[in-house]
Amino acid sequence: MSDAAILERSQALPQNIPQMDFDPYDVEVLKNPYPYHEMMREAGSVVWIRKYGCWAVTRYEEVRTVLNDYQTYVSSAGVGYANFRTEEPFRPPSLVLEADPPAHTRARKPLAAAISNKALAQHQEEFTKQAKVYVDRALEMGEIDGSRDLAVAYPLKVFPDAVGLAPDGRETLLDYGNIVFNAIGPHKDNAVFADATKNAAAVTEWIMAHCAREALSPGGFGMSIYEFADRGELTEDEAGMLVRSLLSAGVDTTVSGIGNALYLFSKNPDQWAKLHEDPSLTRHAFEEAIRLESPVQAFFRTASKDTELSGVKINAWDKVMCYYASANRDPRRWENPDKFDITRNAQGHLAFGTGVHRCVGRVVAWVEADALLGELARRVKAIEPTGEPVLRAQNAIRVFDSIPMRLIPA
Ligand code: OVM
Repeated sequence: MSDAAILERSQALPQNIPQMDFDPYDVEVLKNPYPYHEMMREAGSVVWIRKYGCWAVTRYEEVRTVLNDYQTYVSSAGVGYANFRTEEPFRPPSLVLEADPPAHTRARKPLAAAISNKALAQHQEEFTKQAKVYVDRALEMGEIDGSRDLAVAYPLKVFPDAVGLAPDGRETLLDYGNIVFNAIGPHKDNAVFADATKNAAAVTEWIMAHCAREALSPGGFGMSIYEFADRGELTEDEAGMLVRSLLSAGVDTTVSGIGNALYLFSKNPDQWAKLHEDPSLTRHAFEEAIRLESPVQAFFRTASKDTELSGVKINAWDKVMCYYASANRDPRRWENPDKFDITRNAQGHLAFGTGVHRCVGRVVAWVEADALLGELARRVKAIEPTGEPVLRAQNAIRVFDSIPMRLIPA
């Protein structure tokens, strides 16, 4: 939509529909989003974002409703602000993320198989061993950057290893993730997106080369996707595209989840004391951490037809921004929603989404978090902040570039 068309549409909306004037992709908003989430939640069940001419849902119930109705709210027109109906997609669409059933169902199967419990069990020992290596190193250092030394270093070692990638050039995975997730936001006049995509051509070339069969070692998640091609259930190109999905979705998300958990613990020493006392709470604590500081803050859906959502008329091909992070702090659903409480039941949080697209890789995230945070829980008595954490301005993911801390050994 042109700016003029957006203005006209905004002016024609019924008076009772809340219209938001702030820019959800302003750097100040990205760095301090929660007051804006609250403002939208309290303004109404569905709000209109004037700057972009799209809808936003921020309450738990509406976010669930949209995500669970994949026929009305499709993913195939893109899960970012860009509308694939009217704009060339930024990259060839993902066969899973940017697809609807039945194509989505078919593409998801090999991914789910590649990272099944049985497949993961074969890597479990290595995930555990590497957690010891990284925690040993961190304890030796004493003062660390929780982001650089743990939240980035550990996933960037164990995940590509499990996929079957060679050790060289792995920082490119971070560059690619940053491109893909920033592309969820607007592309026009957006400095964050422009900055992330400066080297997009070289980064994309590296990624696609590493999705090829030749780049993958036997026994990894990547090669098990190619086994579907061997059986004729996928073409060679489709297999490569699904490996691309692993590399797109599998790094930044876990880097963020683990880092956000460390951030929360550094700010809530009483909660770390609880976890240290009972490390069996690790999984529970991780779920609570990603409820409160959700790695993916928002994805979009696109209305496939004229419809109505909580009394608001949505037009065919309107974009709907679904705020997982806000649903996860909706006081209509959660008691004391802004409090980090590792003993609360965080089940039902929407950090992994819900419905047919619910994160297929969440088991990998859990194994990583269990291994690393579990090892820390046993061996670290206290986490003390030694400086102010630095948040990255990112269009989809909440992630810290730096979390200075001191680890006190048990
Ligand atoms: C994909 C993909 C990319 C980014 C995120 C994601 C959270 C999936 O390429 O399939 O899921």
